[in-house]
Amino acid sequence: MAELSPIDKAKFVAAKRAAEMVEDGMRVGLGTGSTAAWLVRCLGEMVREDGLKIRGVPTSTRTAELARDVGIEVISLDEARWLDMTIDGADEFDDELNLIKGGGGALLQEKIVATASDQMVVIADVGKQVETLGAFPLPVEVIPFGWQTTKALIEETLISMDVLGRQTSLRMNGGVPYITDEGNHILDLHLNRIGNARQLALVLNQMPGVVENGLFIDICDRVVIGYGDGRVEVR
Ligand code: ABF
Repeated sequence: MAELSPIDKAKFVAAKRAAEMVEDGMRVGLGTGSTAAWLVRCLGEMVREDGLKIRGVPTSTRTAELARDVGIEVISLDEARWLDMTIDGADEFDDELNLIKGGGGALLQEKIVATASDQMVVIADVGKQVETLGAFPLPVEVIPFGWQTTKALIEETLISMDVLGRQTSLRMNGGVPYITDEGNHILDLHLNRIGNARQLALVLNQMPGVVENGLFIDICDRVVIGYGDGRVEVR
């Protein structure tokens, strides 16, 4: 393998360590994003070369394609019903292992799959570690119908909750609104700092038009942190 950049090395070593936690016979939720792609490739190698027997439930069409390409048996969540472990990346994690996810646009399937798992393991380079969540814009998946009204409602709610950053933007892709795997849009909330993530997650999900938000509270069980020099830490 060609020499990896420090950031790719950090992602790779975290993914590799998490892949070693996977056991024969497991039903495994497969995350989305560049770190999760390393995991899928590591698991594929274990399937092809060591005879590891797993069934994978992907969290996006991108991951499903990659998983099939590397030789992992892909099944749907409804076929699996319940998963032994989900391994996924994150955009931010804090000391309590709460997360912001959805920078890659797959937060809805990611949250459904992680919640249906005995364990959720996050893999991340150390740069994703924060004291307080919120520097990374919080993704909120919304129904296309009336999205501007939903956006205005979210902005008003942020004001009433005294949240500091209140700017919200519609995620775009090549000049048109980004469309998720479920056919929805994503609003990115530029909050800077989320004082009460638990409350914000609940309030957002009560709004008509909001499908799901990227705050993962009390869902993650372990974080595998990779460093650019190849060290790995498990929390
Ligand atoms: C997924 O991929 C997302 O929830 C998160 O937004 C993103 C992290 O991407 P990367 O691993 O490329 O930094 O896990």
